[in-house]
Amino acid sequence: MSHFEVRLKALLQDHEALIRKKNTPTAASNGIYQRWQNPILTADHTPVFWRYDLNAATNPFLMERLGVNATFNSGAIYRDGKYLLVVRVEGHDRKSFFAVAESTTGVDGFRFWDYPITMPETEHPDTNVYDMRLTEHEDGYIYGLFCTERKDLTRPDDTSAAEAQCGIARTRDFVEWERLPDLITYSGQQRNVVLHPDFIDGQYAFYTRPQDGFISVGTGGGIGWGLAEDVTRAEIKTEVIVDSKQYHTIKEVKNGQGPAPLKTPEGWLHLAHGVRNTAAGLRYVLYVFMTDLHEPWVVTYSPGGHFIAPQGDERVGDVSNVVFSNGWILNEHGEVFIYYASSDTRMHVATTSVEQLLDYVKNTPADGLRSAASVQVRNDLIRRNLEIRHQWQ
Ligand code: M1P
Repeated sequence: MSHFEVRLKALLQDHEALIRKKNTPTAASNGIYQRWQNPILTADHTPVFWRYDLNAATNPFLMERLGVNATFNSGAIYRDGKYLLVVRVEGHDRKSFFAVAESTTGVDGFRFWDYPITMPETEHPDTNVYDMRLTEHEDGYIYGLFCTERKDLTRPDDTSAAEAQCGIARTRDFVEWERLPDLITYSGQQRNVVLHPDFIDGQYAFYTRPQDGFISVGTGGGIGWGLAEDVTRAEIKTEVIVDSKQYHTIKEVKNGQGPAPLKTPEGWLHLAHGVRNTAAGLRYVLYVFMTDLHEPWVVTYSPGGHFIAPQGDERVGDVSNVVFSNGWILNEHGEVFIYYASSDTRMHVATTSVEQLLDYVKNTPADGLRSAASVQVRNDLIRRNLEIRHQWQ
């Protein structure tokens, strides 16, 4: 065998072994959810034929021609018994694009479809697209809302000045996408925009994140809510804040809605990210809250603190100390698969159930916003446990 053939065989075998690797739950669990041992998607999971020219005549050294840097921040949906992720794939050139990866178990075996998504553009081309939130809407379409990033033309001399807005596309099969005009709001920029699955007063309802700048939310911030009559030229005239950022909490600097909320008999379950600043840079964690079943813009339960924070290897990557989620799946057995990315680099899964999430939102005390309040709730727990010491000692 030639050197080319030996290398090609090894590349393909290693890739297949990675995809077939069985995942197992981690030994420990907090009872709220179960983390799984292996990342479910990494850059190495992308097909070899996406990265290498496999023709010995044109690539005698079998060089990687188009490297993939990261696979993260995936939208998720459950279709015909399959767990589909619409993954943010980032090339070595820093450009992100969307690609579908599919699994039958939801925890392992994720395999990319042969081609990434060809996302149509508007008359205003996107420089970068990322972080798609999928919504199976009451109108029968599956919508993908994502961030479209372009150069901020109001600051021509600053080559890092960017503008984020919400791109909207819809599909029925994840192959053909109809691109609709970008969402119009009267906030400077938008990221983390999510379509609510149901019509509200006959209108399309959106979770938004008004922000002044590209990174800094400035005077904006919080998870917003707004209605638009027509999704094919969506315009939100009024945004109200559903869940604000708040001093000395896990969402002190900014926050954003994760995936579309899950409908339960007791209300809508939301997964979101909260950001605070530290001497080591921004720290992104996930949190959960619930809104009213009939008025999804009204928060009914708001557990204090983080739900998932970066742990172990998750803490390090291209943008360290970050966990981010824009996809979760509820299957027919009431099982919930939380797909989260660590440090803008790779994808993981944690599993739980609607029952566990409802228990968590209803029984986790809200943030008391002061150390004294935190000690008080902890003392209450200690006292109740010591009163029944004979039962557990
Ligand atoms: O780098 C962390 C995250 O930063 C942004 O999130 P937010 O809009 O809340 O600041 C996004 O660019 C996201 O993709 C990224 O994971």
